[in-house]
Amino acid sequence: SDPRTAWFTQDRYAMFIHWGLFSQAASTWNGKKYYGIAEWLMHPAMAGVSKNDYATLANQFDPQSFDADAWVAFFKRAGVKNIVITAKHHDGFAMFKSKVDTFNIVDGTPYKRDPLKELAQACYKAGIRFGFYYSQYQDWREQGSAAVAWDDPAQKNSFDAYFQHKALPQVRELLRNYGPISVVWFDTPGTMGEKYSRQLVDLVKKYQPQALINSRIGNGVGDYSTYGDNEVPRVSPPGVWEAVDTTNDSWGYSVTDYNWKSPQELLHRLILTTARGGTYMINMGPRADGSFPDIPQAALTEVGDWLKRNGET
Ligand code: JFZ
Repeated sequence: SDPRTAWFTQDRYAMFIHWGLFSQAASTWNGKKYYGIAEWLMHPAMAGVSKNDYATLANQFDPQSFDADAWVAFFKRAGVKNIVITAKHHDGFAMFKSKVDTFNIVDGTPYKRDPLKELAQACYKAGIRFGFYYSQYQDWREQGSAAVAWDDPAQKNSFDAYFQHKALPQVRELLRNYGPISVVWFDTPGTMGEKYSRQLVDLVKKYQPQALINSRIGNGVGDYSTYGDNEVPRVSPPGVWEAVDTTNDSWGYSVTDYNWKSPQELLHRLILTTARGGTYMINMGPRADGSFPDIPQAALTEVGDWLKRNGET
């Protein structure tokens, strides 16, 4: 088997973390509650928030309860070996210090700290692998990206301009400033051309040749296949693959979604996936203040305790 992917198939269990400005809104806008994936609140399919109104969330984003060591202690107890956290989701907000765009957590919020830096270091110390999610195609802030709904037809900026001036340099920052990266998790490639997928691969290979890239980079150039969402394949797919799943029906924290999976369900899905040769990545959406909601935290702790009792960690 491929030595580059050996750790991935051996470790089998990872945690996905969706955290960003959308966690602050938590599926509500102007007193109205929405049900659906909380990180899509801005989209016309949900609340349909303008770029400027959405950006005001940054003024209040101040995760004083964020504690990288406490998060890592939880990852250990849960029994996961790798984590993937949203560095920039479709809303275009960077959860890390970026010189490319001031719409980031250090330059654009009262918090002024880089939680990804703290988390990457805490993971490294504890022997947990660290990976990041980056929405390379959809960026609802950017004219000419996949932000059709918000695009101003009078402006002529192209996808290429967004990609060269924001996506590529931000991915470069993430590859250079956060230590060893396990996985670069791209998403929703849409109609993005193959040359863009290839430019991202080249960048990852240049700075972090050991990092794995998921199939959602688009155009078949990833290192492993991501299934989902919330889909456990019924047959064993060939090659290296993962199933991504979440603890309720949303990825980002939502005050309207109580459809939590029980510890038994989560464990069943983990076992089904790994029995078929896949890696299971389970998502948690922390609150905007950096704390974890109790129910999924308790459920994943129970799964981790079961794994430990059964000699799996
Ligand atoms: C994407 C995102 O749009 C979403 O917000 C979240 O980050 C999730 C993990 O990924 O949504 C998708 C992408 C692909 C599929 C489903 C939802 N799919 O292939 O079934």
